[in-house]
Amino acid sequence: MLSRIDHIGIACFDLDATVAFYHDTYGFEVFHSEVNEEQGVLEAMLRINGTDDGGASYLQLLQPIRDDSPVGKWMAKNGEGVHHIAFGTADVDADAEAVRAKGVRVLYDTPRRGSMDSRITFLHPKDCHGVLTELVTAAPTPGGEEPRSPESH
Ligand code: MC0
Repeated sequence: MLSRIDHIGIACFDLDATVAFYHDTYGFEVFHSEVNEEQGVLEAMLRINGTDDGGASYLQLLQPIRDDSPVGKWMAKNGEGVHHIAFGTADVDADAEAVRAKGVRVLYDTPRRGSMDSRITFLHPKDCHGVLTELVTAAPTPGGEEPRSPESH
């Protein structure tokens, strides 16, 4: 069951400058930062709020590390801005299959590694009214980070 908004992915040219904007304007702090080589991004997760299923909602700031990465290609056409939305679920495998059965293209056969050791997959934006949509199951306790509560059914 998709139970919350896990994050909104925002593409930016300069991660440090964008982090500074969100901090100076709204007071948001970086909860976690990493490079995801497979996805071709340098990212910062800004934790906005906890949620009643034990998870949390984040802004995910994304700077491409390669021009031919999904974010790099998208920015070449669109510049900075909202790149995708992500729904949190306790079972990304089951929810991806349920969505696939409804005729929506799921981009990965098996979920891949996402931020903070989450498991993620994406739905094709052309099947989602123009919105690149991610499904994510958080890791129970991401390595080296403040515990991120496991989601429950
Ligand atoms: C592409 N399109 C989008 C879009 N990206 N529409 C809305 N939102 C987006 N973000 C549209 C293009 O404008 C184009 O439409 C059509 O989709 C095909 O795009 P393309 O530029 O030709 O590129 P493709 O087909 O090679 O790839 C598009 C696709 C790709 C969505 C399959 O970007 C992809 O695999 N995305 C999933 C992975 C991803 O985005 N990773 C970055 C976040 P027109 O009308 O011009 O034909 S990584 C992340 O978020 C991780 C770290 C995490 O959360 O933990």
